[in-house]
Amino acid sequence: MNIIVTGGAGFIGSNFVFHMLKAHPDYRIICLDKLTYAGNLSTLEPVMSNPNFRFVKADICDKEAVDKLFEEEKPDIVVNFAAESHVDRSIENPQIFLETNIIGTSVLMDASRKHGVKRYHQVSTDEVYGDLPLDRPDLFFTEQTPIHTSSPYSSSKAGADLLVLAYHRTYGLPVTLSRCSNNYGPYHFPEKLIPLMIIRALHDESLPVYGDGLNVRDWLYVEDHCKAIDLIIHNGKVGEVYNVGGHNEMANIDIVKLILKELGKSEDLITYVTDRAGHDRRYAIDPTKIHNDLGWLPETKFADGIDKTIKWYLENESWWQPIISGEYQNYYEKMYGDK
Ligand code: NAD
Ligand code: TDX
Repeated sequence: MNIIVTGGAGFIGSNFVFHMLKAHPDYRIICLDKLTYAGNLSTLEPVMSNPNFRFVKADICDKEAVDKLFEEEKPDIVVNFAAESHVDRSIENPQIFLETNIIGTSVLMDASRKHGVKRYHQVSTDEVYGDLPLDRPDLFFTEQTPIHTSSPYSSSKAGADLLVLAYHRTYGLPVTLSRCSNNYGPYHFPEKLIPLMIIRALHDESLPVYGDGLNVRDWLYVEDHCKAIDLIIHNGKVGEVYNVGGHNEMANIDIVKLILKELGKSEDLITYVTDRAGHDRRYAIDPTKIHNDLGWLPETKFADGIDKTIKWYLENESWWQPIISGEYQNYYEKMYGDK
């Protein structure tokens, strides 16, 4: 089985590459990644010499490069993680989100049609459903919840989702789509809440909490997300959407306080700052469908997952320090520039 994994040098994509090489040692995994600021090739260093792994630096919007790779590798499955993923950046500069998240998805699906890919899987997000009110804890996002987006990021992901379903209906492309809640774990880029707070707390820097800090996110350990995608690409029904989440809702401020407690730091570091524009109040996934149809359940409890994550950041300063300093962006040129 040949699987092209796009965005495999990012947070979830790299965890997925590691998971697949371990869970399916007979599969060939080809990672296609543009190595934007969020892609870090040093993350993939442990598998670079694995004969079942290949890394290709390319943009998913680059039709020629994508076509060439599909021609060479004749993939059975494509899993698209590649995206601009940070809501705050989408508010500053929406354009690149439309290009990568929507156009890039169409380029990958055109190549998938042309080369007879057996399964195209789109990795999407619960943010396409908009948000839920804090005073209605009985409400959850199901696969039937209408698309109703708030940010340029979530709108671009929703646009891609609609295109994916349209390619299935119009062209019969064998697609599946997953919409997951907030992930956390190793290799999470330190612009996102959990790694940002861990690293800033370690440096005794102020912790910027948006608005009143009461916004709720539904956190899932990244490995559980990877296992869900593995199940969907093998056993999921073509044309279907699967919500992925573990009923683990937490207010931002409680996460920040928990991190401070675990690190033995003072809550005086917390600084309330201006709220994110259009800030979604609450996300909460109903994962009944993936549980009933595919038998998926999250395996890592939040208390264990957050402990493992904090420990990982404490032990892997060599991974995040170059990101903080910006050095990692020269890594590809230095290591692979003439290869
Ligand atoms: P990330 O920002 O950590 O990684 C994105 C990766 O995509 C990087 O390696 C980057 O170099 C690559 N990339 C970006 N633009 C590209 C392009 N034009 N061509 C090729 N590669 C490109 O993101 P992540 O948090 O790992 O998210 C992965 C996917 O999962 C995204 O599609 C995101 O929308 C979705 N998702 C993320 C979460 C979450 O909590 N992080 C939750 C649900 C869904
Ligand atoms: O400095 C901060 N202070 C703060 O209060 C940051 C970076 C975030 N926040 C808040 C905003 C959110 O309510 O924390 C919450 C989480 O923020 P992010 O880590 O930016 O994640 P979020 O906006 O929820 O989106 C994430 O989950 C869904 C991913 O980045 C998306 O790619 C995914 O689709």
